Amino acid sequence: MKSRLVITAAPTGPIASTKDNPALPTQPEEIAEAATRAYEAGAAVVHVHLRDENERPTADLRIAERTIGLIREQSPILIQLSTGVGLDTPFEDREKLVELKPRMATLNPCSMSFGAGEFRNPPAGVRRLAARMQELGVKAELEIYDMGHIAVCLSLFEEGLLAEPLQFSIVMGVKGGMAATVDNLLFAVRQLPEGAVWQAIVIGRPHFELTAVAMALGGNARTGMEDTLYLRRGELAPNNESLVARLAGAARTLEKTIATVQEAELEFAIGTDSR
Ligand code: KMH
Ligand code: ZN
Repeated sequence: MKSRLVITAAPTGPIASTKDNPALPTQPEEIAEAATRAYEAGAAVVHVHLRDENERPTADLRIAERTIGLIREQSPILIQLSTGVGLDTPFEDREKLVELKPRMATLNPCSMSFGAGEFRNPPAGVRRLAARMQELGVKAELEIYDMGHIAVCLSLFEEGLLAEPLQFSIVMGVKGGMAATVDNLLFAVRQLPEGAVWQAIVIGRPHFELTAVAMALGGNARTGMEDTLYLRRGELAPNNESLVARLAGAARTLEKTIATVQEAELEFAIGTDSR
């Protein structure tokens, strides 16, 4: 069983607003501050969604550049840009974000219903984005919301569009994708190819308990206000670092060591780079 794990912080997703939790970071300075505090609490990777001045999800390259610049000024945390962005952002705008050459970015392999909305990831666009990410040396994190998404990723790999190790996020708890259950987690992990690295992304109520199961099974771990707005039942998280600290505590209880940025670079084979 793997004894070291990488913690990713996801401080801001595409759905929640400051009406849901007033501590949600939405502006570049706030997101950078959240990334720095998450790094100090044990995160080696920050998964970044951007919002405009009205808190709407955006793929605006100036906002992205500013946010990335501020994060880099403050800590060496690895930046993983979300190319999921938000449900209303056209795929063609989302894919341009990788031109900023973050160390890592998400790749969502399939279209699906997503709560009350629709998450569009057309096959031709996904191939184009995977190819461009390879060209630019941006490591893909593959977001799996259902079992069939794994086979699509394996096809992309066979076409030469993904580099090893394949890095999967098993996303559970989105309405339209698989439910957040231990059975689904185990089934998904068993479908992954030899040598793949993975983490669970557990949305909503079972966030901590199912993330702990995934850590015990040898997965990496992710937390942050994209995934849960609550530190514990009925108690809103006062900030993102408290979620990271809680997860890091659970990892230590399971006798896992928490990966540094350098160890995360090795685990994901993303090479060393000044970016
Ligand atoms: N929350 C969804 C729009 C990603 O970051 O690439 C999916 C998402 C995926 O956030
Ligand atoms: Zn995301």
